[in-house]
Amino acid sequence: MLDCLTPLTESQRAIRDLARDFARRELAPHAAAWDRAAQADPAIRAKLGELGFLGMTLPEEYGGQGLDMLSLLLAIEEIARADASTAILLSVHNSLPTRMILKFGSDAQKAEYLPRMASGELLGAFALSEPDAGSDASAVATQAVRSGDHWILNGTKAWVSNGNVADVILTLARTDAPDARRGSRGISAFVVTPDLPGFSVGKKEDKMGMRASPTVQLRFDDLRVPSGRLLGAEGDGFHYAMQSLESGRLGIAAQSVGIAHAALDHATAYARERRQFGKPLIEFQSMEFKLADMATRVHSARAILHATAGAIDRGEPVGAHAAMCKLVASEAAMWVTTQAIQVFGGYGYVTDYPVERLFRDAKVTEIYEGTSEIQRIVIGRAVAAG
Ligand code: COS
Repeated sequence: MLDCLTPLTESQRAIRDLARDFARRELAPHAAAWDRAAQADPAIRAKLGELGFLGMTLPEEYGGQGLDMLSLLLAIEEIARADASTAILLSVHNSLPTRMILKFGSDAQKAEYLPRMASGELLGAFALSEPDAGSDASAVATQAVRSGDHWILNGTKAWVSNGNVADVILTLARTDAPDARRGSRGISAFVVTPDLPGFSVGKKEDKMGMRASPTVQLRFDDLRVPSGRLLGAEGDGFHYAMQSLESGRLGIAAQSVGIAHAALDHATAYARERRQFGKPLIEFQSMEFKLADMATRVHSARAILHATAGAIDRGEPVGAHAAMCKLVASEAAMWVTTQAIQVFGGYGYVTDYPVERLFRDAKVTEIYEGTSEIQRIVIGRAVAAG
């Protein structure tokens, strides 16, 4: 298969190879069964922690690997090629809660959570969306009210990946008064842990794809959050979330590239072995063109993703480029997995082969961490601003 164009450092190659090897040995053989059971092996999280995959971009002083964004994306991509459900754990944990605490947390919060998050002892999740606040993220209604040395939170969070197994949940809630709303300026970020009184896990979603990754609602009923758990400044939470979603969206783009690459690999192997009309499918030019188009989408998505990772590591603003990465890569994943099913014909439509799972897994990449329409809004605004 064509290799990626980005010249990788020795360390980046080592991370990619470690992730590829782990994914082939520990994930790929089980991905179909986990999908059927809607449950991954819980031991995988500890293995990811042992290998350093849960603190990839955290500095070494917090037990992390001190790696760059491209290393993280290479790992997510390799993991997603084998099991997209495990890749979402890796992506959310590394790009949202850990990076948010690192960037916006106090020294005490960093010391309390980051080393244990890096080792995998604590798993992170991100709770922004609500039943009535999805794309319109600043419409969150979960209310936080100060009471002595606590904040009291009431509300429901929705679509929280790993929310039922996470230990540290970066949560966005309103801290403005109901009679003096301040829009996105009235939202703050909190470090919520499931041991707090008033915390409960609600409905677990029965999803089309990514079935081995749990997605749940969370209920806060007079949830008592110590005031030291406010992240950064009161009222700045929406900005923190939007900024952090930029790296989150790169993670989803990497996951999408991994899914698309897996579909291309399976389709190519099948086209070599399947014979119709007296010759292998791959010898038909129509098949050659289809595989060429699939490979072109995989490599185009990977190219913009790697270029954007470099920009983020140089500290450059990447808002619109991160949105482009997610848009291009998720649409590539959906298109390439659809073509892969076509290559397999009827066999692609049944569960004997992995391409139908890849197709189901791909769909959500066009939805979560900002739909394709939201990515177009972010890109369109940047274009209009000149
Ligand atoms: N980084 C830092 N700040 C940002 C930002 C970013 N990438 N994007 C927006 N902001 C700031 C803006 O600068 C603005 O600041 P001021 O209040 O100081 O003016 C504030 O946030 C509000 O921005 P804006 O007016 O653009 O907000 P909108 O309500 O129009 O929403 C979109 C913007 C649609 C882009 C946002 O709501 C969004 O991303 N929605 C999708 C949410 C999502 O991805 N959900 C999935 C969650 S994970 S499953």
